[in-house]
Amino acid sequence: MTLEAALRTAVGSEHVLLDRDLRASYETDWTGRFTGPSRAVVRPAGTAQVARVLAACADARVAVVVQGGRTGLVGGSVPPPGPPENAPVVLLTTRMTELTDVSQVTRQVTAGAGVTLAALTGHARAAGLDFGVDLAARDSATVGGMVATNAGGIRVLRHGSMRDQVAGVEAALVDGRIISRLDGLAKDNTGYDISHLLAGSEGTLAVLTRLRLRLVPAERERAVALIAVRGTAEAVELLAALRAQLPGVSAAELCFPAGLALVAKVIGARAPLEGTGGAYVLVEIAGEPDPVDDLLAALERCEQVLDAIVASSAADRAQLWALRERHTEAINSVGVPVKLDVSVPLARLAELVDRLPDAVATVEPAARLVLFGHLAEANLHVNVLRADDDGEAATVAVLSLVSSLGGSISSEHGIGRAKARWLDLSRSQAEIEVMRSIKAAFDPLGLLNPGVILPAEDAGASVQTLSRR
Ligand code: 2HG
Ligand code: ZN
Repeated sequence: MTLEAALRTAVGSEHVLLDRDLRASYETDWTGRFTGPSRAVVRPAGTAQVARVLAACADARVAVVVQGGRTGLVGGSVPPPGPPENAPVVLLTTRMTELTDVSQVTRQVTAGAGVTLAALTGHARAAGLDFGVDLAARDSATVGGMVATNAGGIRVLRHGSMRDQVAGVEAALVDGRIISRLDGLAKDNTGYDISHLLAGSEGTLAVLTRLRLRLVPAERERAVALIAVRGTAEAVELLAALRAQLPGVSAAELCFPAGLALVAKVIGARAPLEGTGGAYVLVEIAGEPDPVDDLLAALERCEQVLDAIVASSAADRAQLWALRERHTEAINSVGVPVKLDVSVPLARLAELVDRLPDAVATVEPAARLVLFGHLAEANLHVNVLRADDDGEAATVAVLSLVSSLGGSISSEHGIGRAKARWLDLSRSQAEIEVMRSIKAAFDPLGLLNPGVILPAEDAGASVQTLSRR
């Protein structure tokens, strides 16, 4: 039997897309930067079908790329470029949209891998609870992809990353076996934690099909402010001052004049607080009763505040959030950026922001930098526009600066294909060897998302000159 016939038997003919036009939209990621050919696109309906798809691909020795909402930003969910004869099968999780009733006792729910973040959050809120992770791509990002990439977002300082929400997973292994730990036991110390290992494994070890997720108490009242400060150092000081006064800081985001101006243009509005600051902090405070008076009083006491807008209604809050959340879309409206998603110790964030323009200009004089990010985690999104075609020089300049400051070359989006060659800037050789052994134990033939996270063994020669860990 051909692979195509085996796939049809596994999921039904109408869910095996072979036509070139039908496959096309699954071969390029949201940024438009990562693209490659697929052999077929398959849409399994549940764990058993995923297992059958994987077994068929393993029999045929054909690679599999797992895809959710395609919003991962590091090229991990689309095929690599290459000749069509080596093209992988793309496995879509989007038909796995089951959501169980929320358990009020355990505060957990089971979600299919293809459930969008917005659907999960709506389901949790309808049950009087909430989900702890939130991010701008909420309408497209799927919980399977978010667990697979250990997504972060805007509430990490309050509830942690996606891995922290995982109580258990169901997953299909490459040979068709199934691992299922959806009991959501509060205590379970029976050896290696496979669920948490699969979180952040970016589709390289197994295919996540169902997730047992923790929910958090709903926070009914919120206050949001956009605050102008002199620069990044003052933004960091302001966050410390606000956290010392307000127990409910639930988000703290960082933006700069260039990014805000770009977003304002896309929205068709004037940039707020224009000309007042060298950096802007968007804070959200959750609490009951309405924390807006506490926020106003705290801002009065903070010497770093140059000016501030405090939202007074839900519509105002949404407008302030849009200024931060629409950065990604605004940047893409002027070109395809090279995206680098990095973090450094908080004490070195200001130094990173100060040194980045020169570091990039030295190798890419025409490049335009747009910076923003998550302040509390010192997670900076470095977007480089107008870089040369593959963006390699800018990537090396940024990642080596980050590494020299003791940071991580991927703090939120994952390594994907975009940063696999530079993994050893953030991981020691011993760690990479252990990672390769884990990969071999799950996927001995190297069929799951090849080239994602772990570089091909012979790659890396072009960056030998960088200082490694
Ligand atoms: C965000 O924080 C996302 O909005 C996207 O992580 C970051 O577009 C980016 O560089
Ligand atoms: Zn982010």
